[in-house]
Amino acid sequence: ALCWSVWLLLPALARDHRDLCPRARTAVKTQTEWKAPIMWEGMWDPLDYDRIHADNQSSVALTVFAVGRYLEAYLETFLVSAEKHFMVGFPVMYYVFTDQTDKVPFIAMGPHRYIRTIKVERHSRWQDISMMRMKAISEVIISEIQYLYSYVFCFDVDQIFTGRFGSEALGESVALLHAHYYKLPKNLFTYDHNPKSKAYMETGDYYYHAAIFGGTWQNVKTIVDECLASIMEDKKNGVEARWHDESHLNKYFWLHKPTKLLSPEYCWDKNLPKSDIIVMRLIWAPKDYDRLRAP
Ligand code: 2GW
Ligand code: MN
Repeated sequence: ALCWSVWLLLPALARDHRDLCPRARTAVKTQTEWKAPIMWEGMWDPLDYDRIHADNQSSVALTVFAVGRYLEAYLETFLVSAEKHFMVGFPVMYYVFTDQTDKVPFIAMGPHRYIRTIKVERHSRWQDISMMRMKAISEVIISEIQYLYSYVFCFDVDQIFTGRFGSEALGESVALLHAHYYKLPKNLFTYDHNPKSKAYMETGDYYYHAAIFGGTWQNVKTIVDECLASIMEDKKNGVEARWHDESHLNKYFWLHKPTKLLSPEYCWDKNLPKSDIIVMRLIWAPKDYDRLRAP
């Protein structure tokens, strides 16, 4: 019976192989100047990564914030889609930070996968909701994650998983290429250009999107601590970086190069023409700012 199934599978294998050939990804840059891989679909066999991380018993903590109206607008879709696509087969803890713990939806979870809800206060300025994530993430790494999970990934909630987001994305320190900027020249990157801010930078390597970053718990602890320190220093000096925490994250990754970059396939805006995008692994949820950002 085994022999027969191999014969039946052969045409499928041959077809897969043919599909793989044009996917050598010549049209996009697949390595940084400091030799970190930029993960584009087709460069690797996902099962190789799954095998390595299963052998290493890798486990992943995902942090996500759903404060105020963002909870009802985005959280359920985010979590349900993550259960279909995020690190499937690995132990995962979703750390949901919210001001309304009683409204976190019940979601059916796979084996060794759990949700932990953590109460946070609702800052009145949205910029603070976004920036103060750094502090909450640092605290939960120290109180819990360091004992239980090898990797930490930090996500915006206003997004939906639509394809494999697997162990190939794990690395020592991982940054995401912003969908809007990966093709643009550096002079258009929206870094913070105010010399008074700690996020100030004239030029950089890439423009990273703060909607996803990650790494080992040790590295993520350092990333969020450094970003928080810069944010607090700015507050003391009465300045705020152009794109808030994202500006500080870009500065951090300019000074401390990430060891792995995720292509915009890992966080795609469907309003863009998708020439290089073979798989949409995660897409931006529609932004309804008039309703969601109203005071
Ligand atoms: C955000 C803006 C205006 C009003 C409310 C909020 C808000 C954000 C909120 O009411 N509740 C909440 O939980 N958040 C969390 O902060 C949520 O997890 C959300 O995904 C995250 C960032 O806010 P978001 O997604 O509206 O901002 P984006 O998509 O423009 O984010 C980019 O820029 C931000 C800084 O301005 C961050 O760096 C973010 O990581 C980037 O993707
Ligand atoms: Mn967002």
